[in-house]
Formats: sequence, structure tokens, C-alpha cells
Amino acid sequence: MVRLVLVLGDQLTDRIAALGQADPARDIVVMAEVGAETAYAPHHPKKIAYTFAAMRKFAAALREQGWRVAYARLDDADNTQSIPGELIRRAAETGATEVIATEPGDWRLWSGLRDCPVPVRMVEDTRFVASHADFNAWASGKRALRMEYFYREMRRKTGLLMEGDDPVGGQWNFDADNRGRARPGMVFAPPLRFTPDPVTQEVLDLVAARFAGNFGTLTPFWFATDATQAQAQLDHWLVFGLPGFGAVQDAMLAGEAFLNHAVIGLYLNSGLLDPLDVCHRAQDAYRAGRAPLAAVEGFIRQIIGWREYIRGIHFHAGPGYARQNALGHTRALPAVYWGGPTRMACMAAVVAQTRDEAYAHHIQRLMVTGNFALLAGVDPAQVHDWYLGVYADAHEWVEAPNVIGMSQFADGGLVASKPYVASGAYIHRMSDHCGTCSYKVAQKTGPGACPFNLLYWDFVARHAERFRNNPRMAQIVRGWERMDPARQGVIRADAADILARLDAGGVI
Ligand code: FAD
Ligand code: DLZ
Ligand code: SF4
Repeated sequence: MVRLVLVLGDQLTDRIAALGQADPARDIVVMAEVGAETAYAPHHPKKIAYTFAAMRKFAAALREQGWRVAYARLDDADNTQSIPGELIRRAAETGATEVIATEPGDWRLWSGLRDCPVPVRMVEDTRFVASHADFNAWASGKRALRMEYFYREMRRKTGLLMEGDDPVGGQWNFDADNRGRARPGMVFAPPLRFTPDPVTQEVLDLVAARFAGNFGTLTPFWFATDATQAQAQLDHWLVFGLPGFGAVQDAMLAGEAFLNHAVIGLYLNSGLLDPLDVCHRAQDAYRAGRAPLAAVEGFIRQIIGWREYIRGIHFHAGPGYARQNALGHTRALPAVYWGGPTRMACMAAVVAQTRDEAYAHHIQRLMVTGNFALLAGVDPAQVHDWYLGVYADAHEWVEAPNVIGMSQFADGGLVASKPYVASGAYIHRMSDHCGTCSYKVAQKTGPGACPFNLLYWDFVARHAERFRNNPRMAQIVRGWERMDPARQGVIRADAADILARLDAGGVI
């Protein structure tokens, strides 16, 4: 009896678990561009184009390997526009009575497959170092799930940067060496830019016609759209970007979107690159003396540490996670996130870059747009929807723990031991934005004061009770409470003015 093998738009590798359970002589691969997947978040046009182009090219590669692929294009007349709908349609066409699917990294689709009238056998996604069982065993009985300890387990499990039972270089984490500032004039390693091939160009025409209203610029489009191109980007970055990766990992420079970041998140998350292969390549560069240990350790930690940990949290926390709101924040996402005018140079730069590239690096996401949303008390569900839509690498399993947990503290501290809030001083230290801003980063109150300064103390004041006993926040709360009451009053009044202007749709 024929079976259907579902391959989703972020499962584009022939090592995907469902294919491993299937038989090319007997089974039919189902792939589908569907309205439901383009509409569950306000996807950036570049993200949709990347997904469809990579899907079409992967389907062609599977056919060359001998698989039969039933592929639905978005504009096909008989397309049902949902993944379960396509499974039902293909089952009716072929007489299949079973679907094999690699579990999706999204609870919405996970439920859709569980409830599909055609029985779906979901198999675990094996593209990760830690299985669900591994993560659950590690998490079991722990009150706090901190990444650093999980990361050490992953180092031991993979043997990456290990000498026997000990970490290479005598320490697990070289983060202290990875907090440098970027300076204008430094030379970086921007990602390779791929000219769209005919398949990609056809998709670009489709996306231009169908998604013109979505936030984000479609062209120039330069992402890799197949495994060979993604590998070329990795090769390029290992030579030119990795040696300087750590040093400016947390830095921001106007006009430099990528600095020395790898720009591979979208390829890892879609299956075009394999995370362990990538780590082994980075380790090889260290062993061959082509990259310093601090950079290589910092990079490997992002992948087998943060990425694996975040994925573990997604499955461990369960379907309700993305709707948590521990701080009770309710403000609507301000228009500046959709490109509305702003006088804040840092916010303008990160949002414009996001609009143009469907990319921002970690500190831009965490300490500029994330920090502002948290300080302003924006509803975390709206923040989550924004991040899920606008970044090419965003899928719920990785986006939600980063946004709901790490950035918005909406899970009450499961992921982060303290909220990632900072005043303008942090952004000033790590970027060159403040020099061109119409606000003054050194000014604490008054009309010219940096909004991050005002909202920072307002946040601390609003949440003083909650954080008074948090070891990492207690001193800050005390700092607020010791402040002269008259000064407190001015700060709160100025912050209230900013928040009222945000609510009224005014320009901040
Ligand atoms: P690099 O800085 O070069 O890092 C290398 C790789 O490490 C990344 O490609 C990624 O695979 C991994 N990595 C690093 N940090 C993390 C992390 N915190 N979680 C998971 N993987 C990590 N990453 C996503 O892949 N998708 C998202 O939707 C996403 N949303 C985020 C939202 C917020 C608020 C924050 C603070 C971070 C988010 N991240 C997300 C993590 C990180 O910002 C991106 O992985 C990174 O910016 C991708 O760019 P890069 O490939 O150049 O990464
Ligand atoms: C991101 C995305 C988009 C925009 N479109 C599709 C699609 O049409 N078909 C598909 O199979 N996958 C798409 N994806 C990726 C999915 O959203 C992703 O597989 C699920 O959210 C599970 O993580
Ligand atoms: Fe951003 Fe404040 Fe600096 Fe302006 S002064 S760029 S708002 S941190």
C-alpha cells in the first residue's frame, strides 16, 4: 500500500527522518506551498520567496534521486491551501491510508497533523543533537533550566572541543573575550550574495504579485536556495568571518547588517545545512590554526548550546508557551515596528535593516527591538507574531523561546534568570547609533532624554515587587528605591508621556 511522506518547507534535507522511514519504490513525497503557512504570521516577502524557492529546488533534487513527489504550487487550481488539506487530497488521489511526517516545529501544525483525518505517524526530528528524551532527562527535577549547564552536556555528548572529559583550553566558555565593540573602518565578512536562478526568479515573480502588502522588501534577493549554495556561504564564512566572529559578536554598526555573523540560521533551520557538520567544520578551523579558540567556542556554543537548548524548551514547555504573559503586558505593538517614523536612531536602523534583509543579529533582536518592547510593556503575543513573521530564520520552535522567554520574560523566568532590559548606555557602548540620534543618550530626563533611559527606570518601578527578590535584579530595584522621590516623579512622568504618545500613534 502506498504511503504519503510529508516534507515541510523547513525540512529540506534528504536526511530528514520521515524520508528515512520511507521507500522511494512505494511511497509518495508530499510537498505543498499553501496559504495557511504563508498567513499564520506576517511573513516577510523574502522569507516566503526563500521558502518556496528552496522547496521547489529540493523537490527537483528528490525527483532526481528517484522519489515520486506530489508538489503543490501556491497558485495551482486544486490546491486546498492547507497542509492537512493537501494530505487529504493526495490520499484520495493515490489511495494512501497513512502519512509519515517528521514532527513540525510548530504546535499549530503539530495539532493540525494530529487531528488530520488521514492517520499521520509523526517521527521525531533527528536534526538535533539532543533528542526529546535527552532534554527531558536533563530538565527533570530542575527548578531552573539554565543553558550553560545544558551546553556542557552537549559538549560531552558530541565531543566537540573536548580533551577527554575536559574542555579544550581549560574553560567551557570564552564569552568574556566576545564582547568587543565594532568601529567604523573595520573589515567584515558579509554573506555571499547569490543571483536568483530561473526557479528562484519564478518564485520572486509570484511573491511580488501575491505578497506585495507584506512588510519587507523582496529585492534584491540574494539568499542561498539550495544546499550547495548554503554550503558555499558556510565555506566563505569559515575563512573570512569565523576568525573575527567572537570579537564583535555583540556589536552593532549603522550600515553593517552582518558584521562577522554567519548568516546561516535560515539555512540551518530549513535543512540546507546540518548543525553538527557546521560545528565540526568550525572545530577543524580551530585545529588547523585558522581561527582562535574564543571565536570557535563562542560559535559552537550558539549552535549546540543555545540552539539545542531553545529547541528543548519549545517541546518541554508545550503548546501554551507562546501565549504566556507573566508580566501582564498589554500595549499594542507600536507602529515603528512596521516602519513607522521614529526619532530613535537605533530602532530606525534595526527596523529598516529587518525590512530590507529579513535579518537582524542577536543583539539587535534582543537589546534594541526586544528591549524596547519589553520596556514599553508591549503584549508579548504581538511581539512574538512580529518576530515570527519578519525574520527569514523564524520558526516557532526557535523564535518563541527566544522572544517569549529570553527577550520578553513572559514565561516568568524559565529561560532567562533576569529580564534583558537596558538603558541607552548599553546601546551606546555597543553601537554607533547614539551619535546620530535626535535623543541624547546621556540625558536621563526631559524632552531630549533617550527613551530607553526613561522607560528603563519606569519598568523597574512598575515591576519592583516582582524583581525585589531576584538576585540579579535586587540591586537595580534598590537603586530605584533609593533615588530621590522628586527625580523618580520626573522620570515616571516623562515615561508616561512617551507611553501615552506611543498609544496615540505619535512619533517617538
Ligand atoms: P550567528 O550569530 O552567526 O550565530 C550562529 C548560529 O547560532 C545561528 O545561525 C543560530 O543557528 C545559532 N544561534 C545563536 N543564538 C541562538 C539562539 N538564541 N537561539 C537559537 N539559535 C541560536 N534564531 C533563529 O534561528 N530563529 C529565530 O526566529 C530567532 N529569533 C530570535 C528572537 C530574539 C528576540 C532573539 C534575541 C534571538 C533570536 N534568534 C533566533 C537567535 C539569533 O538571533 C539568530 O539565530 C541569529 O541572529 C541568526 O543569525 P546568524 O545565522 O548570523 O547567527
Ligand atoms: C515558513 C513557511 C512558509 C512561508 N510557507 C510554507 C509552505 O507553504 N509550505 C510548507 O510546507 N512550509 C512553509 N513554511 C514553513 C512552515 O511554516 C513550517 O514548516 C512550519 O511552521 C513548521 O515549523
Ligand atoms: Fe537609541 Fe537612545 Fe541611543 Fe537614540 S540615544 S540611538 S534612542 S539608545
